[in-house]
Amino acid sequence: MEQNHKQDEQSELYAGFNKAFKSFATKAIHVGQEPEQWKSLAVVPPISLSTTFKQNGPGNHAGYEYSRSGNPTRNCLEKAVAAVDGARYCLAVASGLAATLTITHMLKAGDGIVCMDDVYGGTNRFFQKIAREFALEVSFADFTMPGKLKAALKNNTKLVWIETPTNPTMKVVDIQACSDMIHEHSKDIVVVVDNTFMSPYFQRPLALGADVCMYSATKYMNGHSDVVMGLMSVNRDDLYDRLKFLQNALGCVPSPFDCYLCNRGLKTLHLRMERHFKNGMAAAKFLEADPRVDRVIFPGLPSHPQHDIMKKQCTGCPGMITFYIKGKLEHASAFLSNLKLFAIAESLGGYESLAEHPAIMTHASVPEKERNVLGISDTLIRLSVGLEDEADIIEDLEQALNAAHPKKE
Ligand code: P1T
Repeated sequence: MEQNHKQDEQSELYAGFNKAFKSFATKAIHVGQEPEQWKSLAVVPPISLSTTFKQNGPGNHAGYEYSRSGNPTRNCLEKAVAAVDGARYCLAVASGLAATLTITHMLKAGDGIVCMDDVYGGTNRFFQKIAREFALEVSFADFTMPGKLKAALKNNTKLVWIETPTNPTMKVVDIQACSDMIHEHSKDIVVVVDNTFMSPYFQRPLALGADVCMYSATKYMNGHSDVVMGLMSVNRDDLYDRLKFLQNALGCVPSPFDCYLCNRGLKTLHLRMERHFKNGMAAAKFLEADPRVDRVIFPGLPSHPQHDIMKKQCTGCPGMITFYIKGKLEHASAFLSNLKLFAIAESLGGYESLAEHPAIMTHASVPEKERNVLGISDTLIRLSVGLEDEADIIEDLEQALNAAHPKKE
């Protein structure tokens, strides 16, 4: 039986969205955390700092040899993430980009990658500036238009990279429809979904046909802006074996302390995401009603072009808002510089509200011509709405808008 969202069960906020995943919170709190796995019966998994593990005889060990290939604290986190992702396996790496690097290493020279046109600037930079140097063919297409994705699939395509909602223009891709089309083209293509913006609380790509679900755990998964980490969830044994090999062979592993922190953050993911949605919706509605704002892009609002797809494939909406302020760069700068509660900073998904200017900050590495095509303009502002009190968030947005565009008396 499926379970409803508790806090907002009756509220309009979740109207039309899928129901919350069954036992999500229980799994996040208990799976992989069993006290019986430790001699001490510790309820909270210990931070296992040892880089190496004693063997009873050569090759005769108790499951751990060397901390790059396996670590008890990392193992607790990986089990919990797999459970909340509805996946059989999860692997943790040192950053979101380390996950992108590790996944891409499943390919060989001459293979093709097709990537969503709007993605995190660092993902774009990795595919354009690094993957291409290693003789991988990389192309970009707008997957919100199925014809464009279809046309981009070639005989050598081995990897399709979906990000939804996209960073920063918040385009929503139909994961099931795209995965079906890609797998119809070739069963050998690995479909990856970057689920960073959603977290497994609001979206489970593997259940929608994707082969790999990856995260920058630096964002909502850890949720406290104090860990840089990446995660990869899979169901297929062959993909798990390959990625597990690469996790060890490439060596992009996270520290046990970071695994401990991320594992701790995961325990409150469901509560945080509900509050991010509530505050995000309030901020998005406020901005949409303000004449000094040209356009608000928030997938939870009916004005979003793919609002219906969002409702069809998700259980809620995160606190990410992109909007165009009226005017020019100077107005965007004035707005950002006058924020008091929101910090001007890169990153997102932490408990604190952040604001940034993608063209100058997170997406500066995307070539200007491409930024223009994507709409990453001088007046585009991205907000990561945090967990503060709703009224204070709105008040801060309003006073910063007043500073950017003084009201005429
Ligand atoms: O920063 P790192 O943990 O390596 O993750 C990279 C990454 C991957 N995917 C998405 C959707 C992301 O947003 C990011 C990182 N993004 C930012 C730092 C940012 O401010 O958008």
